[in-house]
Amino acid sequence: MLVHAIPTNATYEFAEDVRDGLTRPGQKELPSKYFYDDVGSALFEVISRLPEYGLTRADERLLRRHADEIVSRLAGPVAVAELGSGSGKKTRWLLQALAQRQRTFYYPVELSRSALAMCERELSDIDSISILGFEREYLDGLLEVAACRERGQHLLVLFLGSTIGNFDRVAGVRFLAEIRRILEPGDSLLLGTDLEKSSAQLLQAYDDELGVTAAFNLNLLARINRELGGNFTLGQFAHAPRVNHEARSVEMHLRSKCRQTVSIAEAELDVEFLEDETIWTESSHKYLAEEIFKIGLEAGFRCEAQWIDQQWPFAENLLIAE
Ligand code: AVJ
Repeated sequence: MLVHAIPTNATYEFAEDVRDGLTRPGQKELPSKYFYDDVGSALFEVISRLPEYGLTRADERLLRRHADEIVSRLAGPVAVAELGSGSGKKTRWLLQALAQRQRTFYYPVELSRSALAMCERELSDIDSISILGFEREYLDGLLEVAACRERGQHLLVLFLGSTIGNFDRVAGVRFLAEIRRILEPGDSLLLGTDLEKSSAQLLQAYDDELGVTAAFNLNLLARINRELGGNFTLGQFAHAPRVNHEARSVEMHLRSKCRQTVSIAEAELDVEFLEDETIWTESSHKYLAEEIFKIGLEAGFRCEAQWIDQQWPFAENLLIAE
């Protein structure tokens, strides 16, 4: 696989975002995209195998069961772009089904180089496939993929795993509309969305007994220590997930166990925390199956088909650009 890498001022951006988020008046915040360094990506792989966290397995089940049908609903020839490919494991079924009918170009777009490498190891044995990875932000990567499409070729964009849930509902529609703007009519978007479930089930999924999700959350502070010269004492923060009924989301926070001051050298920052004050690190919005049709329409797509997992409420939605 070839990888188009970005010339990075990544450390600088990380420092800026940390500075912005931790100096915000009121609720302190850190962007969830920074979870996924090498340690965080590996921890997420473990989360996806925990019995309490059925989301990834539901996504994989749907893709495995319905790959042929999904592919049969696409007008060919198709090139595939995946936003946030992760390990690429669940994409195998789709790519195999597509590669049976045509030589297939697969363009994973990922910020993490190690995830891109994992994805190539996982998928390069499929016959009739060419993989070209883009180490980019989602929309930047998609723009480049769209620029190298051939005449008459449709794009299939994969946005799986309910990553859309990290946006609030308004920003989620806006993001889909931006994808739509890069696409041509007849191109498609396969969107994975986690569906609403009980608070008890959500809290178990985001606060597993082994403490892997807690480690995943705390790794954000560890990463700030490693990359930005921070001096967070991890033991003085606790993983604190909560359900936000109004937003229909699960939020993850890191709660300061005591009053303390933390310094982050590269961000030229000293931050004070009150006892029980939290840093909001992630939101995971949950959807109603019918809601996706409406969201799709608002963003310029019609919903061609939807598949729902019976074991763990999760929907795979095939949206076609109008
Ligand atoms: C990868 C964003 C879908 O929100 O459920 C897992 C990340 N956070 N456990 C999610 C996550 C805590 C996950 N997504």
